[in-house]
Amino acid sequence: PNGDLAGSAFRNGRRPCLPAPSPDCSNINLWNILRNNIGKDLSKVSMPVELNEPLNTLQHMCEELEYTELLDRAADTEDPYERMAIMAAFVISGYSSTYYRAGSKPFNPLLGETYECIREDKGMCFIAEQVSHHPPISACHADSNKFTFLQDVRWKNKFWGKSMEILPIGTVNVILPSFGDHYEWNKVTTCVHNILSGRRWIEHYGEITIRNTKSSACICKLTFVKGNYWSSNVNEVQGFVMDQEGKVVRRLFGKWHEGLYCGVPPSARCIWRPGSMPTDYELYYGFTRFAIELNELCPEMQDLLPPTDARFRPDQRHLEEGNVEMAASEKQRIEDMQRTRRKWQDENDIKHEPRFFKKVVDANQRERWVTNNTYWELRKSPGFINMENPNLW
Ligand code: PIF
Repeated sequence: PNGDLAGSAFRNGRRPCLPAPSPDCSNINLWNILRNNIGKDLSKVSMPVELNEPLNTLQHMCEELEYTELLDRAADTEDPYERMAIMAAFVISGYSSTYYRAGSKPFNPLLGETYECIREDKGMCFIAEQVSHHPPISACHADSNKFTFLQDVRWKNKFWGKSMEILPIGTVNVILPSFGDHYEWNKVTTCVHNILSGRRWIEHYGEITIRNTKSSACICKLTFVKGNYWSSNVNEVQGFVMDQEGKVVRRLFGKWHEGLYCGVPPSARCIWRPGSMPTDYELYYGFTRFAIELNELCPEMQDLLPPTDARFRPDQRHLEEGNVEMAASEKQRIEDMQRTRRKWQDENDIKHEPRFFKKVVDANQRERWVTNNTYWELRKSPGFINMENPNLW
């Protein structure tokens, strides 16, 4: 794959905690902001930085890859039904880290902002770029010897007064070369409850269908059950793998924050369970260990990353370090810079072209953003430090 790890010294120590705890944001009156923007697309409203966590939506897509060992396992599993069940576990695992994260929102990347993540331990190289600003669209691509992962994400949001729904558009893809599989699935709706008062919590609900576009041996259906106040089915997921004849060959059940089981209780077996949380996670944005590591900037990477990498974004870095005032003024400055660039482009009839992704129209006439395969090549030669790069901040 593209991700040859050249130039990245193997690091055995990643940081175990963030430099500063999350700031107190009890002074933020979200109601004032929302009230003044009723009926407006909230992605067009500039939100106070105190609502953010020190990660952006590009890094969030990478976070869905915390449990790539499931993809490695699927890539080594002969049985197509079992493989599909493991894929289901992977899909569900991508939601697990959201459990503790209702308190804040990710940074909205600037147009052209990028993010790379090399994980020698997972044998994986990930890249992502913000390819559209309005509407916000983030595209990513990850390679390993055992799988390829890609997606482009768009959202619509609906504000209901007490809660907010985030409706994702687009498909997620995993390719397993060992079997020539290409899995495709949709995402479910995410709802943030108690936006304005009380304790915020996150719920995911809806149906996911996982298909292998290269084989009709089986499909998988998962239901993220919508909870209600009285029942104990919070975060419940139910599903099954169905063969070509429509016969259920695997039953799946569990909770997206606790694990997935296959079979019928009490004899069911566990396919996946999330890792433990770091100490004091409540004070640190509810980040998992993997999330803590995502925005780390090690000295040996400084000259290898393009200056558009999210790790260099100053407002996000200030927030991570606990300097809220600096973060707020930098956010405003950077957003203004982006407005100026946009105005200049509009006036000169220049259309923004993403640097590392290209738009393609797939067999179903859907527009998709896929890698143009230049990132890792340019990183190696001539190296981003020797190139002209956009100046985003
Ligand atoms: C700014 O983004 P914010 C706005 O887009 C603003 O319009 C733009 O100015 P311009 C600025 O350049 C942007 O920086 C707004 C919006 C962004 C997302 C998608 O970061 C993730 O200030 C949503 O925020 C996931 O936020 C939410 O969209 C998970 O980042 C919880 O719509 C939202 C989210 C609403 C948050 C509610 C609070 C919940 C805790 O002049 O160029 O237009």
